[in-house]
Amino acid sequence: MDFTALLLIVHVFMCLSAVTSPQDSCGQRLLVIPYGVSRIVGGREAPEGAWPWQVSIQMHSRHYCGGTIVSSLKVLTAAHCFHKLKISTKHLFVVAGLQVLSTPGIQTQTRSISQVQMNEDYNIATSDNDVTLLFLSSPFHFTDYIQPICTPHNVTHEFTLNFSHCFITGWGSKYYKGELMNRLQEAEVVLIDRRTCNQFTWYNGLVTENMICAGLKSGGSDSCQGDSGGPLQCYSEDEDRFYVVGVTSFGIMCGLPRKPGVYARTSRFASWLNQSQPASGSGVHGPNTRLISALLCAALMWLLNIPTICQQ
Ligand code: 4AZ
Repeated sequence: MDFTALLLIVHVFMCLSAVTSPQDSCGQRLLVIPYGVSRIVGGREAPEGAWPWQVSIQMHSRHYCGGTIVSSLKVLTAAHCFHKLKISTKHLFVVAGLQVLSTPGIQTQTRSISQVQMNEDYNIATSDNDVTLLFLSSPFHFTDYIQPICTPHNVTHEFTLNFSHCFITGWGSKYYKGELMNRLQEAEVVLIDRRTCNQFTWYNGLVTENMICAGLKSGGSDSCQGDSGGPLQCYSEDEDRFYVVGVTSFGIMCGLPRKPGVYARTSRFASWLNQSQPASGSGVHGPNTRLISALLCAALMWLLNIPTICQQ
């Protein structure tokens, strides 16, 4: 084999890994350092760009549910947001880089949804496995205002991350049956272990292993209507990154003592999250388009004799 052919093969492999490998930069805020000093229900307005993975899922241009960017083409949200949804996904849009619902700024990017992949074990009666992945028709371009969050690899990894601060975010109401908030809100919460959360005077056994409770034991810091599908995110000081630990799922009203918010526990869905691919014909990049991009990229590198042109 001559040297040019060898070089071309090396380029194809380099490009293939560049276009198929997951985002290695995640969970980092480029505009707020390090996790903010902020100490929804009991929350406050989030600083601009503080939660660059938070999206608003909108129906006919009205906020409907929250969501979290996990990669340029994938948004994690709650299954209950999509269960029994009567309208076609063509009326739904995902808006990223948004701070004020009524006035999207120049930083916002809006994408349509090519596919909704509900977790096949979602149980509407128990709210177990309340997670859904949205595949976007075209990728988000990451900016200071739009970034993906990190996802725990598994439950053990979640334990080793040693989270120091956890936050909930969203445009949901400040109290039960209240109106949506126009500006993105944030509130600090603590993770509450399942045994405590399942006590008789708390949720009395309703919290499964696929759920995690978060709030304050005394109440007052909670997600509420309209926050569903959005992130419970925790900061790992060791890694200096945020991880999505939960997806806002349910609770008995909002902000009550011993009735914290209940979140789908992301670490329990790690392999589902990584294995999920859009069905073919959905218009989202599949293995073939990736291979074609890699080949084009390799040819370009080879022609121009530039070793790193296609790395993103
Ligand atoms: C809701 O209806 C909702 N307090 C979300 C979270 C909580 C309650 C209700 C938790 O979207």
